[in-house]
Amino acid sequence: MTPAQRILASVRNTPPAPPPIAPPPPATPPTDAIDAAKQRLAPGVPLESWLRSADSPPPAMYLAPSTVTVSGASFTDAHPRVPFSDATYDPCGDDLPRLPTVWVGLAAGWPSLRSGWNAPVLAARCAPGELFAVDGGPGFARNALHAASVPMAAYAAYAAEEGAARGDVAPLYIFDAQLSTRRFADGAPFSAEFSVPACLSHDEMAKRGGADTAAARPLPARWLLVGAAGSGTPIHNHPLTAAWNTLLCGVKLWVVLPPNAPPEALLLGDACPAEGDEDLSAAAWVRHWGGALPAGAQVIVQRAGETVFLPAAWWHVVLNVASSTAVSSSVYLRRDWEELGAAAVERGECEGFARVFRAEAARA
Ligand SMILES: O=C(O)CCC(=O)C(=O)O
Repeated sequence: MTPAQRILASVRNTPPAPPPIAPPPPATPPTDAIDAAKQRLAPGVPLESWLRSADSPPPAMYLAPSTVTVSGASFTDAHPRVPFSDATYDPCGDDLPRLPTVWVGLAAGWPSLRSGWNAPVLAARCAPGELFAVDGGPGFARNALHAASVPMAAYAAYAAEEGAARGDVAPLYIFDAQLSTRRFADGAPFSAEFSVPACLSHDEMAKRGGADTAAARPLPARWLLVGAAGSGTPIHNHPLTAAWNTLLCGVKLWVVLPPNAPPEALLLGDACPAEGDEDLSAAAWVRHWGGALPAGAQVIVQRAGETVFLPAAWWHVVLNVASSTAVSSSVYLRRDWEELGAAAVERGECEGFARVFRAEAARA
């Protein structure tokens, strides 16, 4: 402001204009695929913001048979392991478990389990230019889900320092929806190395959705998940789809809560402790509760070869305690369509499903 402008401002009794705002410092230029992915997920946020601070120390994780310790708190899994037998379940999945269940044996014989499909194994088999979608990161990065991708080799190097991932407070996590169509560099399909049991193959949406089937599904049905130690999936539920998740290598800590868990147990929305974001990372959620989980919470410590089956609408938060690879799937079961569908539509949830549900009701 010039002296003349200052005098004019005082005569008019208007406050002097504030000093010009200094332009923001230029964002750290990305140096590699991981940094570039972080900048796509959280544009303008300095890369230093991804680092742990003094009050969020490294998770210090170690393993015992059915217990994991995260940041000093122990989590013990009391779930019996249930041998999986496809033939015992109805082909429409109506008699699948009504409670969270850990199956063993579903993946017996999968080549992906034999070779472990860990990040270095996948990196060695994928063409260098093959890109995989990454999610994860702290809350500030979660408004841009599926906005970035990295080569598997870059991710393998990032995840290699067990528990470190360059010191990121919530590491990036490969969450890739192209699993069903991907091929290795030699042309072999990924899908030849795992299989889907008959009782988990029925998809009521495919049967009822007609031309709207693909658009009506909020999320793809199958994902490849490759996560560095400390990465994870924040708490969420799938109101209408059952999920099954087979671990090929590593260890996952699941905390699952029933569909009617209260908001203060979930730490969503207003109940979320202020961390500058609306979505606590899995690590931050687990750290918040420590060993004193809210009433009704169940712990699962999932090992390679085990499959977690989660009925529709159960809440879950999942932390990769060691670098992990999993195949994760979701299905619309016939029973859930009938039992949960109308209430979900009434609550205004599941827009695509509601469209199909209402179209069907109008035809009836
Ligand atoms: O393994 C994980 O990170 C959990 C995946 C998950 O929650 C999901 O696919 O719905």
